[in-house]
Amino acid sequence: MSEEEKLLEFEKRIENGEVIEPKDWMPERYRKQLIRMMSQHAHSEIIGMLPEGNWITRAPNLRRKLGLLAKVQDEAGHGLYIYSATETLGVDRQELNEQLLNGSAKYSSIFNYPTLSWADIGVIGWLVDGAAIVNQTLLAKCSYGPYQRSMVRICKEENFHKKQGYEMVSTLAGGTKEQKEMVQDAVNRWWWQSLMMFGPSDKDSPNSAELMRWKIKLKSNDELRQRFVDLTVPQARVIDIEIPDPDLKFNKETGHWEFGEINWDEFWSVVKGNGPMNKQRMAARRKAHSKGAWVREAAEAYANKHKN
Ligand code: FAQ
Repeated sequence: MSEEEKLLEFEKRIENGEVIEPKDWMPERYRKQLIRMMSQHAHSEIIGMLPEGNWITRAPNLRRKLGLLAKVQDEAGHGLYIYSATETLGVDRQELNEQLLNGSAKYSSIFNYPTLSWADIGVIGWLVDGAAIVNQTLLAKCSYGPYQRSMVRICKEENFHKKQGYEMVSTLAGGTKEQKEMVQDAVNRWWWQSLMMFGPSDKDSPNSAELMRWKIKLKSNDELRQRFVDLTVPQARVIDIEIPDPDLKFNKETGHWEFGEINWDEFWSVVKGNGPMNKQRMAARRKAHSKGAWVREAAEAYANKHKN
């Protein structure tokens, strides 16, 4: 079969809703796009442990500490599932890690903001995990088998994270005046940044057309962002929290919440490495990597010993 015939056959399989597995023929570009997107997703889970990990020692009580510890541990697991799924595309995890450490691979913009108060931890669970679920529920139906399957369990855990985050936020919102102010301040600092997680608007998203044609993405960045807003605004109203957007209004005809303009200059500046915490996040990752060198060496020595 010629390369063109193979491509036609591949696209027909995608069209018919078939799942592509590691040993199946796939265009090089499909493989490259998956490696890019999946590795950036895995890196996001690992870097995403840092803003929350920062609060483990300061959780206000044992129940909250246990919840936060478990959540951060879950994020590590998510990173590892997705790295394993990415390895099925023929790329070594060490190489992916090097790409993160040398800055050639991205991770989600959202993790470049600081966690200034305890309320940030609840708001991250509610908004950041909430946004992640909206995106990942569809990735659980994407065309690549290992990515799709890794998403099923991840979505279940993210749902739990979102629920515990919303429970924390509603507790603080119904608490003292200071607690309510603290949670409102956290929402004010995380709302727009959560909307940015969905990526640039469709007209500025160079990868979307190809990813959608190959059913890696099933909905566009703007469609998913809108779904997140529609789901989240009513949740904010129930607990009397204001969304910091003066242009937010419900359109009865479309059934959607219309929202104001996202600050795309801020988004691109953070993506390019100039967000408030980019340098600290990468420094923390590099430090953890070099401190873990002895573990990698020991694992290699053990593997070599058992090879013979
Ligand atoms: N941040 O053409 P598009 C989580 C880049 S997991 C940084 O639209 P695409 C769990 C993009 O890479 C959160 N960069 O790109 C958790 C591309 O650059 P490139 C992560 C961004 O791939 C919760 C360029 O802009 N989730 O939160 C961002 O079609 C709590 C042009 O953009 C995933 O990764 C951004 N926000 O769509 C953990 C899900 N947006 O690579 C801890 C999987 C865009 O060409 C605590 N990924 N860029 O140099 C996706 O669904 C997609 O990759 C998008 C971007 C939607 C993120």
